[in-house]
Amino acid sequence: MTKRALITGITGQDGSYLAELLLQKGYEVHGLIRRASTFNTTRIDHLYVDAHNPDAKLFLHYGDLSDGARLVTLLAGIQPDEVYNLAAQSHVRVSFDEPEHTADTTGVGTVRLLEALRMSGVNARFYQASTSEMFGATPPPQGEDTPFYPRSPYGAAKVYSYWITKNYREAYGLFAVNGILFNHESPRRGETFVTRKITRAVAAIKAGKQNELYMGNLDAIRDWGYAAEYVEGMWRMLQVDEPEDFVLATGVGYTVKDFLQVAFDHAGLNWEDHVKFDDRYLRPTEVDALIGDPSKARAKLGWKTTVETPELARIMVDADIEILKNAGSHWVDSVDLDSWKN
Ligand code: NAP
Ligand code: F7E
Repeated sequence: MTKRALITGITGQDGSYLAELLLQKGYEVHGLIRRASTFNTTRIDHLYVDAHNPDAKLFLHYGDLSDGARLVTLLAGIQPDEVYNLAAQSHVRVSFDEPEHTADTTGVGTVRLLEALRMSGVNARFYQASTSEMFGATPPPQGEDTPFYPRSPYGAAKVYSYWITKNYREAYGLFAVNGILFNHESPRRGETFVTRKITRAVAAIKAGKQNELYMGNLDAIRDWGYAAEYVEGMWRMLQVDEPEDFVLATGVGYTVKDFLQVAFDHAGLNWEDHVKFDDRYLRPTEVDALIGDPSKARAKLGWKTTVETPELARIMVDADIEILKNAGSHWVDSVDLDSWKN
């Protein structure tokens, strides 16, 4: 029997890698996409086969986590075996500007989807994209039992989603799990997260298209892994016998400054010649240090990372150099993006 999965957030970084993985595993994959006035499917275009083709295995459906009734009709129609809730307003800095929208999509959106599962009577396994941001001010190392202390509207909304997922598991016997994922990056990472902002800038500076890079707090410590490896962990969480929550992380922390150093060095550049401070990139409350303890996932899922942060930085720099070469006049300078996009 072909397994069927529904992915919310399929157009995002993780959604695209997860869709790729599930298609490779022989799943029929359904994705929720938001209607936009321009195409917003660039990360999954390489996977798409016209739905009229009998070989089509990937199907896209318009919908939004703010529209509960639509979620019910979609689930009833698709009848998935597994649901991966990856959709969210996922940018921490932006969540301070749009706290209500973030609560609505990143928080309440999760209960809309869980309630839609209950109302449609669909008996699917449910994955919730929880995050290390929930630990916030609690010092590392952070594991499944570490107390939460969110430091942003995004972190607070994800704490709600974490608990409502657990509550639906306990109250209704749903196979519902939280994957508590530490930062994971890739060449498909959104352009305004710090790693991609740096690697795009390195490519542009190397090509002589940019000279300065404006940044905020360079002392923050993060545990950056490679996104393509993390989606395997998500899938494994839904294949075990009992629903449990898991941390996915590399277990090693680096500062933003370390990432800058590796990325600029890789292109033969000195970061200190180019990086300038701009307080617009500071957050009203910062998360100083996130370093995960992935030992439970290693023991129970057999999951572990192989790409460490320095290698990841080099992969991303190489990819952005290539993307810039092929983009020609379509390349958008980081400097232009940053002046309004965080
Ligand atoms: P991302 O690239 O920002 O993708 C977010 C996805 O959510 C996009 O497909 C976006 O659609 C969709 N979306 C946003 N609002 C929506 C709404 N109201 N209704 C339906 N779809 C909506 O995020 P990501 O890095 O892939 O992360 C995936 C999930 O894991 C997110 O929930 C994130 O918070 C969480 N997470 C990420 C990390 C990380 O380091 N990457 C770590 C822990 C947890 P558009 O393309 O139309 O904008
Ligand atoms: O910031 C610092 C910034 O925006 C990392 C999301 O995927 O991971 C992500 O959240 C650090 C912070 O990611 C700039 O202050 C300095 O300390 O790349 P980021 P994030 O906030 O860690 C978690 C796990 C998620 O769940 C989220 O969805 O870098 N930083 N200067 C900067 N950050 C940005 N964006 N831009 C700067 O110029």
